[in-house]
Amino acid sequence: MAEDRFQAPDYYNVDELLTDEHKLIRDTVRAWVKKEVSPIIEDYAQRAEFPKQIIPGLAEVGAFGPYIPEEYGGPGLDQISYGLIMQELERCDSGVRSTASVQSSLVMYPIWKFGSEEQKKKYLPKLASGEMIGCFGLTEPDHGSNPAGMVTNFKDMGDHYLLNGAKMWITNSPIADIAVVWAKNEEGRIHGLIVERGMEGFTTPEIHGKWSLRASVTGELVFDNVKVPKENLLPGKSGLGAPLSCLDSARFGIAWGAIGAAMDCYDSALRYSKERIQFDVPIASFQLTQKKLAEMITEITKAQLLTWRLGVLRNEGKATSAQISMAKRNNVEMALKIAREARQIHGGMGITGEYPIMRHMMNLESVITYEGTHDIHLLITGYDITGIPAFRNDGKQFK
Ligand code: TGC
Ligand code: FAD
Repeated sequence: MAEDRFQAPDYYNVDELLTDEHKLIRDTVRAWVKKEVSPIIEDYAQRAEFPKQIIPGLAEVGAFGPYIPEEYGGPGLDQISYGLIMQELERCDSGVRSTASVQSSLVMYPIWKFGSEEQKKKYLPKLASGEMIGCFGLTEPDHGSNPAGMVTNFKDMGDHYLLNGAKMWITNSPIADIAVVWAKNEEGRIHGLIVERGMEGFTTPEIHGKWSLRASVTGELVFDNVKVPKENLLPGKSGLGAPLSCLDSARFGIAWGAIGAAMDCYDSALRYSKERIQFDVPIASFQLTQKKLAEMITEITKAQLLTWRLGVLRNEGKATSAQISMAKRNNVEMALKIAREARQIHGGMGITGEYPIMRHMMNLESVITYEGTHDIHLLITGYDITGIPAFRNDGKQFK
């Protein structure tokens, strides 16, 4: 990739809504990304490889569990700080943000919220320092949007649990030391279990051939009569609401992250349009180019304001799941549309690795699907405003 010349757009002075600490955190992550990740990311994406060497740096800038309290090894930051960190990481690559948001929201969060004191002390400091990498197993081959239908299950064998089943599309599974796995007990109730690499019968085959999130590693989790110690069950919460509340945290991070990807595409397109000459003038002088750029900055600005407000609500403990869904859905679609328009502004150069556009565009095709698809989030808003869930058409919701 060409030199990282990113300059963040801030059309409505959103900076004035941030504290000095927020800006310091954001600028620190931005500088680290420019120095350590931007120079290598394109190469790793082309090779479909995760740059493992960035793990200690991610830990150092506070990207692993930003809001986890200091007593468990986290930096104890607020939700807006968490969002800004995700924005800066995804500004570089959605896969880098994925690594941090899975570790933070899908592994550390459930251990922090639903784990025993022993589990918190055992795992959280190592996850915060990057000494340990975690993954989150909810999706199954036959149960994606409908996790309630999961078939992965565990039986109480007296002195341990016996876990069987498989999870699919799991970010970081091939490199993870632990997996937070959601499975049904004999009564069909969903619980979280911490499964450690090395347990007999537990394997994590990698999924190859992705055209998206190529710098992030994705795999399966396979459980073949895995003996899980009883102390590895998360005691604090059971039922589908437990994994779904982790998704709230991750979706919140994605809402911010998508703004980062959009900003990068806009910034690159704006610069390119001023430098690229056609018909003896910069292409930025054509009204059709200006329309694209003006619409991009309008959408980015709206997303920034929406997301900042969501951050305030989340800091106050008042953000609803449906509000988070709206921001995730809006911002990812916004970013994807901007990536497509930015690709056009770059002409043929837009399809090369010289510019980050095509990589962002391909990445966002996963982001719009994972953590709840675009349409599922629409239905969550529909449910919230009408009171009628439309996820199932078996008529049960009308009884
Ligand atoms: P439903 O009956 O509506 O709800 C079941 C229980 O859960 C509660 N609940 C929530 N709790 C907390 N947060 C939320 N967001 C919640 N949404 C629902 C609900 O109140 C109920 O509680 P209770 O006590 O009454 O039992 O559930 P449903 O089966 O009808 O499904 C609803 C639906 C479709 C919205 C849900 O299943 C859903 O969100 N599906 C999408 C699945 C999904 O997002 N999977 C993501 C997997 S992880 C991932 O993609 C990681 S990508 C990582 C990366 O690389 O960044
Ligand atoms: P499906 O659920 O089969 O959906 C297919 C289509 O049907 C979609 O368009 C969907 O919107 C539509 N559809 C489904 N139900 C309805 C409905 N009721 N009404 C209207 N339309 C509907 N999962 C994890 O647990 N952990 C991870 O770390 C993780 N990482 C991922 C990384 C990547 C790169 C990807 C691609 C996925 C990851 N996922 C992970 C899985 C992800 O959450 C699922 O892909 C997602 O929830 C959608 O499930 P699905 O792919 O099975 O699609």
